[in-house]
Parts: sequence; C-alpha cells; structure tokens
Amino acid sequence: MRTEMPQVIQLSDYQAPSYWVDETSLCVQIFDEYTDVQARLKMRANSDRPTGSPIVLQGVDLTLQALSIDGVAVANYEVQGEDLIIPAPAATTFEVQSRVRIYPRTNTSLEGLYVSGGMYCTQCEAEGFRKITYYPDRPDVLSVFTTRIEAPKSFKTLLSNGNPVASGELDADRHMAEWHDPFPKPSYLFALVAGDLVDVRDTFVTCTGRTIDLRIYVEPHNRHKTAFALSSLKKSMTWDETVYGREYDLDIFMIVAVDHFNMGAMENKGLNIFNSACVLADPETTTDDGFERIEAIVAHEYFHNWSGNRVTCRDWFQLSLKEGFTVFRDAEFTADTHARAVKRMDDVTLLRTSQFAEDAGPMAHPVRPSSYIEINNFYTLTVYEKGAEVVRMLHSLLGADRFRQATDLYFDRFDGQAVTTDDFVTCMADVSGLDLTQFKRWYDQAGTPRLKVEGHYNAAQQTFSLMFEQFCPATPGQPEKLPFHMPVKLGLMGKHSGAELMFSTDHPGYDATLQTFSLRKANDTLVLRGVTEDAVPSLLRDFSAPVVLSYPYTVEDLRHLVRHDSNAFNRWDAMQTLATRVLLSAVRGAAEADGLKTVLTDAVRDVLVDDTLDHAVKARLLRLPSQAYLAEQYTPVDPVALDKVHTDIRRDLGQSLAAEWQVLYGQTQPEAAYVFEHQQVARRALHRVALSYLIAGDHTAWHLAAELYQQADNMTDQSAALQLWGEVANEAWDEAMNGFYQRWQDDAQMAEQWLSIRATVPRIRVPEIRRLTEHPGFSWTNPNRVRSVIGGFAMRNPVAFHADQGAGYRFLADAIIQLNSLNPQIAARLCTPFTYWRRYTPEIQDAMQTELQRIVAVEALSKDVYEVVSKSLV
Ligand code: 0A1
Ligand code: ZN
Repeated sequence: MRTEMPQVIQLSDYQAPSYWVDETSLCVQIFDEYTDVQARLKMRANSDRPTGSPIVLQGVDLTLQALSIDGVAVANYEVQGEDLIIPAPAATTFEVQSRVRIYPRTNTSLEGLYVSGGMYCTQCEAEGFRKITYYPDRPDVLSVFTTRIEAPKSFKTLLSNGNPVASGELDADRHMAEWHDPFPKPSYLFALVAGDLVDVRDTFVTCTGRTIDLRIYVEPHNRHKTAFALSSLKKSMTWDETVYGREYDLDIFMIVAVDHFNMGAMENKGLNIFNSACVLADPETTTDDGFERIEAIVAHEYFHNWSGNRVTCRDWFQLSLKEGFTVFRDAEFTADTHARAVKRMDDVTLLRTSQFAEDAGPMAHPVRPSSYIEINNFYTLTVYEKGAEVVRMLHSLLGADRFRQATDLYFDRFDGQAVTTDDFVTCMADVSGLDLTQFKRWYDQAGTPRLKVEGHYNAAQQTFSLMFEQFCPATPGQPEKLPFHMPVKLGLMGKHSGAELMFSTDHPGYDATLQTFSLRKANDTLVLRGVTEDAVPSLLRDFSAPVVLSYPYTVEDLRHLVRHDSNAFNRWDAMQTLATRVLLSAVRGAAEADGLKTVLTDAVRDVLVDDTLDHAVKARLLRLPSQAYLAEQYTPVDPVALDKVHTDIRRDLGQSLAAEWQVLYGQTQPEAAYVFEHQQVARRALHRVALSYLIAGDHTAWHLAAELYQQADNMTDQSAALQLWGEVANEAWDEAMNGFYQRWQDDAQMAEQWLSIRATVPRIRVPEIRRLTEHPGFSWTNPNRVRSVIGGFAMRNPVAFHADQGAGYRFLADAIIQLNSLNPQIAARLCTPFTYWRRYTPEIQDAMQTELQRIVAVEALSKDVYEVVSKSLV
C-alpha cells in the first residue's frame, strides 16, 4: 500500500508562473553509462505576480551536480517532492545555471531521455522534461531553445528542434551538433534524438513559395518503409494550407521512428517522434487499416504545429484545446481524402464503444477535467474523441465559413500564447454572434447525455411534432447536470413515398440552412409544418451530437430508414439500431427474439443483394455491432452468455444466407495487384465480411481462409485470413502461424502483428498467454509488444479473458503489478478492463474486485496505477 497519498491537482488552483524563461540553452553530453545535462535559463520575474516569490523548478531522477545564479553557486535551495525551490534573487532578470547527471539506459518509463534499441530519444509531454533537467516544467512557460548535443561518433545523427546551426568534431571519438528553435515553446515540445540513422528526404513548396526540407529518420533496415509517411506528410501540408490557411513555419520538418514508445506519436516542434508502428509502412506488410491510421497520425502530428505548438495550452486541464481540435482536423482530413460517411461510421463506432464506456465508468471526467492525480491518465478518449465531437458541434452550429473565420481569429489572436478552451470558444462566439455560454457545459460536465425524442403526425394540420427531452446521468463528483446546447441535425422521410419531405417551422432554434435544431432546454417541442404525409424522422444526422438517442421506432421504421434515408450515415445507424435490438432481445431471452431474428435476416439480405451500395458502406451495414458495444447497452453483463448469443446469430445469418455470402465472396475477389485506394480497400473489407459469415455458418469453410492466406498479395487479406481461420481450432493454422513467424520475426511491425493474432484467438487460455510472454518476440519493456499480447488478450478477446473463473483477471493483475515499476503509464492503461467491474454479474464483480484490491495493496504503487485503481474501487 502507498504510504503517502498522492497530491490532487485542481484546475481552480491555477496560478500564472512567478518567472518566465525567455531563453533556454542546453548542452547534452551523451556518454556510455550516463548523460550530463547543462542548462542555462534566462529568467525574468512575472510582473503580474507578487515580487520575491521563490523560483520553483521541477526535477525527477536527476543527480544535481552544480547550481548557480549569474555564476554564483546556490546552496540554500530546498527539495520538496519534485520541486527544487530557490529563494528569490534580488534582480528581476537573471540566469539560472545547472548541471545534472541522468541515466537514459535504465529509463524504462519512456519519459524524458531514454534509449530505444540503440538510439537516444526523448518524450517530454506531459511532464517528461523534468527527467532531463531542472525546469519550470509547465506548458505556460514558453522559451526560445538552443540545444547542443555531444555524443560518440557512432551516433551519426544528432537532432533537436528548430534549425541546425552548427556541427563538428570534438575529438577522434566524439562530435557535436547545435540546433536553434526561434519559436518560443513550452518544455513539453522539446525533443532530442541521437542515433545511427538514415534519412529519406523530400521537399515541400509552401503556398508562399518557401521550400521546406522534409526528412524521415529511421534505422537503416527500415528505409524501405518511409515513402508512405512522406507522401502523407505532403498531403497534410497542402490540406492545412487549403482548408485552414496554415503554412509551415520552420525551414525543416523531421520525423523519427522509434520502436519503444508509450503512445502513437508526438508533435515536438519541427521534430516529430513516432512509434515505429504508426509511421513505417510498405505494401507488403501494412494493412489497409494500418495505412489509414498512419496517414491520419502523420496528419494529426503535423496539424499540431498550429493547433498545439503555435497556440498551446495554458495548463494540462486544457489538453483538449489542442487534442480535441487536432483530432477534429485529422478526421476531416481523412474524410476529405477518402470517404466522408465511412470515416464518420468508424469514428462513431469508436466513440460509442469505448468513449461512452469511459464516460459511464469510475474514471469519467469532463472534456476539460477539473482535477487529476496523474495527467498521463487523462490522455483519454474523452479528451481526444469527445473533445473532437465538441469542436465538430461548433462547426455544425457556425457552418463551415464562419468556423474558418473563427479559427483564423483564434490563430491570429493567440499566436505564441498558452491559452484555454474558453479562449477558443470565445473566438467562435465573437465571429458568429452566437451566445455559447450554455454550449460551454460540454467542456465542464462529464457523462453521455440521453436524448429522448417522440414524434406525432397530424394529418389534418399537416404538422409533424417532435418532442425532445434530454438528461445526463450522474458521474463521479457531478450528481446533477444542467441541460446541454445540442445541435440536432434532422430530416423527415415520407412513410409512403420514402422521399425526403419538405417542411417549415417558426421555432427560433431551427436553422433551415444547416437543417439543424439547437436544443437548449431540458424539454422542447419542434413543430414542423407543411408535412404532406406521415413520416419517419431521421434524427441526429451524421451524429450531430455525442449523445444516446432514443426514439420509439418500430422495426419497420428502422428498415424504412435503412432503405430510404438520404443521409448515408443514418442509414447505417438505423441498421445498427435494428441489429442491436435483435441481439439484446436474444440476450434477454425475450419472447419476440425469434421473430426479430427473421427481421434482421431479411434486412441483411436486402443489403446483401443491393448492388447500388458503395462497398465500404455495405461492409459496415453488414457487420454486427461488436460485443464490446453491446456490453455497453445493458447490465449485468455475462460476457460468456453474450458471446454465445453473438456467435449464434452470426452462425444463423451465415447459414440462412449461405448462398448470398458465397456469391458476395466470389464477386469481391481481387482483380488487380494491391494498392491502397478506396475502391480496393472497400472491396477487401466486403470480402472479409463475406468470409467471416461463411466461416461462422460453417466451420469447414476455414479452408477458404487458408486459401486466402496463401494466395493473397497483401497483408490486409493475409492477417484477416489468419484471424478468421484462428476462430476454428486446427493444426494447419498452427503451422501457418509458425511459418508467418519464421518469415517475419525480424520485422518489428510483423512480429507485433503475429503476437496480436495469437493473443486474440478466442480459444487461447491463460497458460498459453503466459507462455506467449516468455516467447523471444515478447518484451515487457516494449509497449507495442505489451499492447499486442496483454492488451490483445484483456481488451480485444472477451471470451478468453472472461473464461476460467477469473484466471484471466489474475493474469492481468500480475502483468499490471509487473509493469507498475517498469512503465507506470502502460500499467495504468492496462487497468481499463477492471474499471468496468461493476457492469458484470456478481461472480465477475467479486473476482475483479479481488484483483483491484491486490493491486492497490502493492507497496511502491505508481501515481498512475493508484489513481485508476483507487477511483475504480470507490
Ligand atoms: N500529444 C501526442 C500524444 C502523446 C501524449 C503523451 C505522450 O506521452 C505521455 C506521448 C504522446 C498526440 O496527441 O499525438
Ligand atoms: Zn494530439
């Protein structure tokens, strides 16, 4: 058990810093066993703060070797936790000089300066810079950095932020490089890399004619995997100029790929550092989803140059200021580049499955949290994905043109500053004249709002009335909620004609141009006039607000929407609602379950034989909601029973439509060599769906998967085939998997893929998973390998995880305890499955609670794990 309670950081305690750091000069000397860091900080008292305040610098795991101010040694400093406190100097401007020793080789937390493979690299967001030197490590202190790196010549590449200003030899064995970044930035955007790397180069000419040097640095064996990221980068640069008027600012933009990384990638100024898995790609080893993900992450990090770097966050409570906005920007980039409606379906699926779960669990927090113990625990789906939904709602309320004017104003008004989500919304209000006071509740109130709607047609008056009611369930620390300002995009589909109906309304909350109703009250009625026939309303089009909608649709209404809705997203949504209703009725063992299954079969057949549908949309219409999504819809959840219902219904659909699946499988055979482009991606997705139903309906169809695996010219088909084939236990699969490993073991991304397939086959059990953690391809200190095996088993393999009376829970808790000391961030993320323990049946609740108690009793429990586990037990 932790002996001291970690401190809770409160938004309400925010105070501006007592000192600014105008300039920061670092000299980082890399030696075999240790690294010495000398820092010179040109500091200036903040005239808005009381004079005489002590200087407070943060430092973690640093051995202080020298400390002086303006050349005079300082001895009367104090250390309190992570803070180094120095009495106020007499002058208002002065230079703090320090020298510390650090040990990057033994840094397994992957924060600060650490070694990945043979390469030195940094990760400073959120509070990693304090593991490099003593510094006011907070995002509202912006400084101009100059960085000198000295290292053995075996580290050929020495990089930092900004532009290169000097390089040279120090002696026979050592050399140096110096970098200068003219743009003031907070410490979390600092980066440094030293390694034996090769670079692949390109250039980009900006809208004002400046030529930017683009470079991707990788280990030599990965040189062939850089082309896709480079072209994605150039596409992103063009898109940001066209859509947001944002031009790149430095003369050089660099990306470095590293194998050991806690997250996907990091937007350090001019020197993005990427998890190898999120940047390296080639047509032989990367799947379609992989290409799309890499393209989106390259774009995301690039877009941060403006939304995050040029305008940054005042404090970490404002994280969504940069993350929500940047996720919205990268989602729009993907929508513009590929297929808009399909991107929306995929994003909404993620939101409903995982963010809604977070918002309903013990870690629920507002998009702008008001307190935290460990900020690393707040890089969440709520801050990122719900945050992006909030920005999307602003976009819906303002319309594209006014939204662009507002972002222009935001970048202009706050360039070079550290600001708040309120500042962002103020720009939206200033440009549009809208009163967004109520809208701001989206930033402050946690939980997923419920939107209940009823409709009534009055034939005599030709009116269709929509009665709205909203409420939001309680979340930790927020028992009562006030109504939200919700944009509800809607239309009416004629019940007889199937056509989009025209209407008018005098309700001031309805914007006819945007076809959007601004619901502000807890209850409101919208009367639509001139409606010539009874209608099925199509509500919340394109998922215009992140809420749970309920409307008393009959199954016929839903089928009507699947067939006729003019909004592609809502056609898919109606199919999801229908399938969910059928699956849940079967879970409950309801009397109407069998009848509903027939309705679902008919609806699926309709879609199957519809040749007018885009293949990507069709694939998504045919996929059943996942078990994870269904587990969100009711309590108490018995995951084994849920899996049985899901499997039975997939089997029934596979069998009753066997002939149709066969035809579809035949129709979606490849016609040309592999390329990552929409038509092919969509065809492959549909081919996979057909194969999955064929196998679900008849296990002997595994041979189709085996054939696909052997014949495919691409990893998308090969890995899908291995996964589907893996659902059917047989020796041939084991052989194929062994062959895959032999072929690909030296390719890091492929080895991770292999581990992940193994860990997610439904029949795997704890003894085999434990053996997998002893496999040479596994490593406790590599987060990607941990995510593949432990994450795969505990988060993406519900049947296996919940099998055998809690053996899976014991395994996960053991893994968390082991990782707690190696890498607390990763350990805390792996706690997620336990945070939902209250949703399950009593036996599962008991077993999970036992494991949570075992974890919280660990002596040296990190703040990261403590926060998640203790909040889960409340
Ligand atoms: N800002 C990055 C994500 C990131 C966050 C934290 C990290 O370490 C704790 C690393 C990366 C992004 O949004 O891409
Ligand atoms: Zn980001």
